Amino acid sequence: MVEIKAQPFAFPARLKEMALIVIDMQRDFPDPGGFGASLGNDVSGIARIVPDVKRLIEGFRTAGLPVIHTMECHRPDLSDLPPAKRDRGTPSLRIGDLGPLGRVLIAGEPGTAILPELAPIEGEVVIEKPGKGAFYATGLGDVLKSKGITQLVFAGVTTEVCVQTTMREANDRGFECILAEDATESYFPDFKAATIAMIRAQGAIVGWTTKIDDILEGISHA
Ligand code: TIU
Repeated sequence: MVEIKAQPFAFPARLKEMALIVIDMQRDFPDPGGFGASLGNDVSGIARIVPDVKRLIEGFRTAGLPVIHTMECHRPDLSDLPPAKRDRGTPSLRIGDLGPLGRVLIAGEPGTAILPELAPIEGEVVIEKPGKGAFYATGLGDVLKSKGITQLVFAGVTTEVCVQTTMREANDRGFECILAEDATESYFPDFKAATIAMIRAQGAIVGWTTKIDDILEGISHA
């Protein structure tokens, strides 16, 4: 067991059972003309974490620990898109509509792709997910079980939507979760801060939070 410096207390890492989950680092969230922008968000701040996420991914690859990527996306026929998700709010483009980056949030379209700097390499699992959480209607649970993973490090976007939803799903399934604070971003700085605070409140009610450097130091012992 290796202790990783974290909040609200040290994370008891079992490195052989640990994987990195990179949530939805797709063009649709930082790029103008993508899904995030279509919802009316200022997307300009999202891309600044790309070098940080890359550093974390490379640390896991160097340590020989699994990196799993997720993508929020839907089938071209929209059969996995509940009307309640498509019809929510008054976006400039709805999921499935043709926009500047192709059909919004549809598998295989340019906007749906993972950012090239963070692209998966051969052997890394990519989970396509129709929900905000990565466990709902995906094979993620089976993948983790087959690899003997019980502890998850989280990075990606957005902190309070897909990252937090997936952390809560994982926590309820018995995984110990730790969020890399400087490898996640939101359109709303207050929401990011609140999410970090609520995850680690009440004695790590959802999980732990820490910095990339502390995770990299911990996994260097793998
Ligand atoms: N809107 C928003 O903040 N996020 C999403 O819709 N998806 C993800 O967080 N990936």
